[in-house]
Amino acid sequence: MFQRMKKMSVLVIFAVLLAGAAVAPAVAQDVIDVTGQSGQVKEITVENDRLSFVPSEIRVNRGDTIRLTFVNTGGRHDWVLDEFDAATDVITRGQSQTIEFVADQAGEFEFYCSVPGHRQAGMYGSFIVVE
Ligand SMILES: [Cu+2]
Repeated sequence: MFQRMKKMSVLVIFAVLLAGAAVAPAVAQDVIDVTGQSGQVKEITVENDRLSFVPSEIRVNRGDTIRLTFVNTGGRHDWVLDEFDAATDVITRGQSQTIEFVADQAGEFEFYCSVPGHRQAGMYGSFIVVE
């Protein structure tokens, strides 16, 4: 009886561990965080994976000069961040464009593709400026 209880509790612990692993956040490959980098100019490259951006989250420090290159891997897209007047042209597959702007306000903003329908289809991400 006691042995069986012990076995049961081991199983329960395993189940809890497995459940924990399942809800743990995915590996953060989809995030570029340059807040720990020295220097004021931060170079960031964003690509598209069909109708989404990689990375979909960019973290910078307030005051950073952002030199952002958008690489189009297919389709017609741009990269737009309204609050900073930052935008590439609409470019096509194989093209890239680099823009530069200063992250001069803190907060969380949304960048997106302005080609009709694309933002609604998931072509957006977070641009987070840390004070
Ligand atoms: Cu697009």
